Amino acid sequence: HAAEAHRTDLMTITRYVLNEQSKHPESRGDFTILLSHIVLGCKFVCSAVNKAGLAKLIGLAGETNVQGEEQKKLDVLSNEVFIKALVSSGRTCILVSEEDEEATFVEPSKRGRYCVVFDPLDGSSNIDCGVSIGTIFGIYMIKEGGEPKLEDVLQPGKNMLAAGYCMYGSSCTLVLSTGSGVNGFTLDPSLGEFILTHPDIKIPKKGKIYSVNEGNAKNWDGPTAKYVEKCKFPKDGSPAKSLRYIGSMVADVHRTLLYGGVFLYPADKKSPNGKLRVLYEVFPMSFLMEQAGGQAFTGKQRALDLVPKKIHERSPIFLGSYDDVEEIKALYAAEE
Ligand code: AHM
Ligand code: MG
Repeated sequence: HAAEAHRTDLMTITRYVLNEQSKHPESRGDFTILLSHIVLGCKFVCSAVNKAGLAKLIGLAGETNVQGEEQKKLDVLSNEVFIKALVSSGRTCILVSEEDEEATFVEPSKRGRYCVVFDPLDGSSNIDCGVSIGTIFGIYMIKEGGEPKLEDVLQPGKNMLAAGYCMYGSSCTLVLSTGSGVNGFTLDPSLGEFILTHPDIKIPKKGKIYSVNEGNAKNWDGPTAKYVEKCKFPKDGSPAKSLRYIGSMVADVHRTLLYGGVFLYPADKKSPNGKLRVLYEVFPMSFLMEQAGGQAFTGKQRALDLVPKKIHERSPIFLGSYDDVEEIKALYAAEE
């Protein structure tokens, strides 16, 4: 077969989700509509992020433009776009964003059954130097009947129906799981469509990379310190692991998913609950990891079993290749 110059049968993200939906005769197409609004938000942020370097010139995102007008910061702008897109979808009832102190309860006339938890632009310390950043989201559904309550989102991560992230990197990649595996879609800028490029992503069972902010090492707990020591000075004759740390969760997790290894943001003496937020950072990434055949652990339990008490709660997190997380679990078990 000669290679075709053009693919003529494109699996867009919408087509993919419609296919999935057709397996569930009871579904009403609401999820497809919700997702298309999330995709719109991602495309908007992608385009804004790509112009961020030109901010001073054209006036964007936290800069004062040439006319001397203050512009909205990119993370604030991204949040507004997502909130408006999600509300106007008519399919949501509660929204939790990293940017907003309080949850947003959608007014009754625009209400639907889905709750969306999200970090509109994660890794914002990386914006100004052009390093990859991303959007992270998780989706729950409220119980049939009754008014939406905060308890509808204070649910363990295993109750999520779907989770994903969009990475604004050298290309724009959206990774999604609706609970039956993980798929990656890349934005084709000429079409404005996300095309399936990474079908059925599986994380390698064991990895060669660890990813952590080692600057916090002096405050780590015993198991974390022991694990990282093992990565650098293995005693079983295996080769030492490589360290990769971008400081942008979406990029660090994306690499972990594709290449294998572990990403950790552990507890330390200064932040006993770590840094990352349970609802819209830890849960979606843990959901994707498990769906790809990996694991996610908090140092105490399976991450997806955690029941958050507050919407902005934090948790330590160790996630990645099955065998590597297994080693970390053993170190914590030995500690008890
Ligand atoms: P942010 O939500 O303020 O951007 O912080 C979250 C980010 C994650 O993307 C990343 O994994 C982590 O903070 C890096 O933290 P640190 O700079 O402490 O290593
Ligand atoms: Mg964040």
